[in-house]
Amino acid sequence: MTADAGATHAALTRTGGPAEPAALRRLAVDTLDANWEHDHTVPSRTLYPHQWSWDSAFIAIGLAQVHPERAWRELASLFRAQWADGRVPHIVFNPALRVGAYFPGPEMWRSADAQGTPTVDTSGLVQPPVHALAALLAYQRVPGAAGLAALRQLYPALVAQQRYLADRRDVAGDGLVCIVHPWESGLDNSPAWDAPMAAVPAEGAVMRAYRRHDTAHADAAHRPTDLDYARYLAIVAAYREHGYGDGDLADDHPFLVECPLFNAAFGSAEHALAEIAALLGHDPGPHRARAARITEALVRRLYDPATGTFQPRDLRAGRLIGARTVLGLTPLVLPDLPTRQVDALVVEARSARFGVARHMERPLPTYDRTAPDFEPLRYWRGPSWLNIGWLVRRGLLTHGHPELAAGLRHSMIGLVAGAGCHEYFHPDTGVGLGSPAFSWTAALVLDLLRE
Ligand code: 2M8
Repeated sequence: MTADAGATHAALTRTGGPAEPAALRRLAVDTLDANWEHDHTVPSRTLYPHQWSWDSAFIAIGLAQVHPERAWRELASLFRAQWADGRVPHIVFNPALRVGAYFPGPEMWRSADAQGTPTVDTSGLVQPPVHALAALLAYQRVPGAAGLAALRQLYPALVAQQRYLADRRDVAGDGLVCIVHPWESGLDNSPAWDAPMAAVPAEGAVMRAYRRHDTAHADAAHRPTDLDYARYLAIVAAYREHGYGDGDLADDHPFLVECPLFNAAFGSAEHALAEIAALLGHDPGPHRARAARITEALVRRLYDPATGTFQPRDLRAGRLIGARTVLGLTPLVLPDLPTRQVDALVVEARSARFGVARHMERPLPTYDRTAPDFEPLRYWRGPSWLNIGWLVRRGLLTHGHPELAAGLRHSMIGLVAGAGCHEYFHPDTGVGLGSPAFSWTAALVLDLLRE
């Protein structure tokens, strides 16, 4: 970091920029209102004009503070697109939008050709299952009869979502979920995926046949490359050609990875479902037992004592992936994470790589900022994102680190106060990047301001 960059971030977080809490809240509510689309919220009107799975979960947490009925509609509309096998698709396409409004659109996914799909067009992938946690928090923010009725409606769908992941996606048979595409991680071009992606056969030239939509709305230097996109499409095609079936993934699917964040969300969902079950008068015991098994598997398979953090496991190569990304910190959200791993993750979080502190000099990056290939402008390869900070903060609070959690909260609020509800932020200066009116940033800053 240059001295200037550090000073800029410190100034943003100290002065609160344009926004006293009330003004900041107003900005966040206005952003969510502007992105509301009849029964869901688009992540961004320009870059992501359809409905995205984990975005809707984060958005529901914020909506619960200001429009609780919309929070439930947000989740209900997403789960209406759930497939018969229980998968919750990562994109639900709005049929009212013109062809080409987003790439790759419905014509690439062809979900209608697969078995057990909803009437609306969707993708065939999933995203981290943060929805049960979101539903529980939405209820806790506004407890009452309406919330309880909504939880009752959602509960079977949330259970089916978990069952899909447990039964169809445990490719290695080790109790963990395997993701079949980097898009399933939510951190699309994280350096964590460089090694498994390098083994995916594709030519960058393939992209000459398509028109990317993202680079019309965002700086190409901040986005994944054409070669990344060529590989993304190759993996989609491989999965689609198997009818999005999961039975023979181990045979020849080109990308098979166990992700720490995805699996932390998977375990945290069972903890949330236990609480939801208890609220609804069901037995929470089976959810607690499943949660314990997931935490045990995560520690056994993805914790690396040599680095003191969690690393993804590349099932094709049969080894842990070495890149130290922020994914490794996210198992902190598991309340039953053993002390040894909690302590190691706190050391990792406080290290120069991630810089979490009571008084943060700079925002939490998505990748080890001391790594030679740290890229402060490129999407998930360095920039700071609010959903990740929100999860890590939640984990720090859960494990008795209120000071570090407060530092992270202050830093995140400072980012939005200084730059607005951007999609992501420069990890040195706090300058806003990507979409300027991004829904989960708005929703999660509302949640942070609640306290
Ligand atoms: C980004 O991913 C989509 C593909 O799913 C894209 O780049 O077009 C990611 O940031 C992902 O985590 C997010 O859910 C999505 C919509 O905000 O955008």
